[in-house]
This record gives sequence, structure tokens and C-alpha cells, in this order.
Amino acid sequence: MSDTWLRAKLDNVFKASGDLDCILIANTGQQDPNFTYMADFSSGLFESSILLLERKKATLFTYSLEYETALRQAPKGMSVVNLNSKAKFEELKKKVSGRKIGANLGFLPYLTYINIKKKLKPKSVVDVSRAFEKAREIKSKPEIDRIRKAARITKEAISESHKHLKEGMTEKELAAIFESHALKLGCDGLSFSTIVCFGANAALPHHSPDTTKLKKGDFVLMDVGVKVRNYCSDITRTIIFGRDSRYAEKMRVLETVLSAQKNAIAAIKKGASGSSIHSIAQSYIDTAYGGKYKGTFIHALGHSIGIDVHDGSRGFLSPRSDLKLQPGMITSVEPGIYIPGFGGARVEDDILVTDKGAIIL
Ligand SMILES: [Mn+2]
Repeated sequence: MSDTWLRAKLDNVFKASGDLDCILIANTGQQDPNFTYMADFSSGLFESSILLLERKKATLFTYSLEYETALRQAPKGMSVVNLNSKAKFEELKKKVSGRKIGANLGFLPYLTYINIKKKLKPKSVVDVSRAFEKAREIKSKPEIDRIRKAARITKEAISESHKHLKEGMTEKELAAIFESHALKLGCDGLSFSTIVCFGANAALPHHSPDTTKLKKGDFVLMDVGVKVRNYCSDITRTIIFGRDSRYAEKMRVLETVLSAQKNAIAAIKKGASGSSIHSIAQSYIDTAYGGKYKGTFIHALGHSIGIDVHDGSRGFLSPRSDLKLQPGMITSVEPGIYIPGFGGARVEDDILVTDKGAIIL
């Protein structure tokens, strides 16, 4: 934990939020990703806990269950209060009552929102979901380092998994091999449910691994990611397992996707628009081999990556994106070709935008 983490994040968030007295982040049974962003804890769930942000400090209101866990991890500038005592609830109420507060209305359930208004009596509640998204779009050095480490573990675990490929194994078996290698390599957990597709299943972008058995000549698509200290990676690799009579056709699909990705990454630079990067990959795929694959790339080229694997609601590299790429942003670049009944290919890397262009993490 760096001493400056919380202070830098408070500056980012209040700068993006405008005129507010404080910001209240309320967890439910789930941890608000903005809580994760501010607190930077590596341990604990903090269900129903409240993090109150002021311009120069933060106060965590939690319960006996995790009070000690919080005290041990609290960064410089954060105090911890045990809400099991009724007197401490009054402390929270005093800080909120009559104030103009921010809250993440993109996360907060409506009933919790109503409760906050009723019990804490703020003067007004302003949505800060977009302000947090904006702050989280630009990564600091420690955040970049964590995503880089997550990406490296992911790529190494994929390579290890490829060594275990054998005819007759199931998608679930390969998923288990990947996950076990990733944990052994030092990740803290998965970014999302592991995707493994054999053969024709590779035409389904979000296929869940099942008992499909690997055959010679199959596409093997793995879309996987891990977390390192709360930050995600998201990597996809497609290979062809041995040869069957349609090997050349399959290689053409894979090579087209690889070239589309290469061209898109080469065009990434400060100030480039998200939609223009998408359209480079799109038009490459649509025009390759006389238009043979036109219409087979059916999703956005890339999304922001951070605490969430799809970080923020704003489209990054997509046809309607209004994004201008800035140094410190991290985006996936993941073109694909999907042919129902035949299979498909997707290749995905995590790209850091810098002053000098793209860096593959
Ligand atoms: Mn992705």
C-alpha cells in the first residue's frame, strides 16, 4: 500500500465530481468496485459497510466482523469506525445529514438509496457513477503494474494449458488445467468465468465450458483472465489442434483475425478515436479474401480493463464510441470471426495507451 494511493484517488474522484460535501459508497452483499478502488484492500468482504469520502480523508464504517481486518489494512488517510455501536451510527449521520452528497447510483439498489435518504437525511444525493468511471479510466503506475502482472500470469498459464491438450479431453478439463496453473503462478483469483471452446463452439463468443471432447483439427479458443491485487487481465488465444481436411480454411480464419488485431494495435495512439480503431479491425475482416468473412465480426473491438474486467459502462473501441484515447488507459483489443456450425477465432490482448503509442501488457 503506497502512502499516496488514497490521496491521489480522492483528488481524481472529487475533481471529476464537481461541487459535493462528501461521497458515500455503500456496499451491499457485494462490494462496490468503487469501494475496492478507494480502499485498495487485499482481504475482506465488507458487506454492508460504508466508505465516506471527504476531500482529504476517508472514514470506513464497518462491523465487528471485519473491524480488525480493516484496521490492519487501512491506508494513510483512512479511519475505521465500528458501526456495531449505536453511538457510532450517530457519527455517520452527523457527517451526512444536511449535506450535498455523492453516491454511486449505478450500483446502489433502489431500496438502499431510499434507506439512506430516510435514515441519514442528506440535503441532496448526486450520482457520481460517471465521475468514478472517468477517474478509473486513467491508470496509475501501481495499477498498470498489477494489470501487467495479471496479463503475464494469464499468458503463461495459457501456454502451460496448451501443453496438456490431448484428443478426447473435455472443455471443462482444459478450464481446470488453466485455473490451477494460474493460481500456482501467483494470481489472486479469476477475473471472470473461464471460457474454453472446442471446434464449432468457437463460434459462440461467450460459450461456457462443457463436456465437448477435443478432436483433431478443432479450434481451441481460450478467453481467460486473472486478478492481481484487485486488478484484472483479459486475454484470448485461439489455436488449431492438429489437422483435419479443413485445416487450410481454419488457418485462414485465424490469420485474418491476427492481422486485424495487429493493424488495430498499430493504429492506437494518444488522441485516436475509439471508433476509428474499431473500424480498422472491422474493415480488415469485412474485406479479407474478397469479403468472405463480411459480417462475421459481431462485437466491439475493445473495452476498458481495471478493477472490473469490463471497466465502466462507456464503450471504448466500438462503432459508436465517443472516446479519445489518452495515456494511461488500458483497453482490450479483441477482433473475432464467428461462423456458426464451423467455429471461429478470437485473439485478445490488453493494451496500455502511452504518449508513444500502444504497449502490449
Ligand atoms: Mn475482453
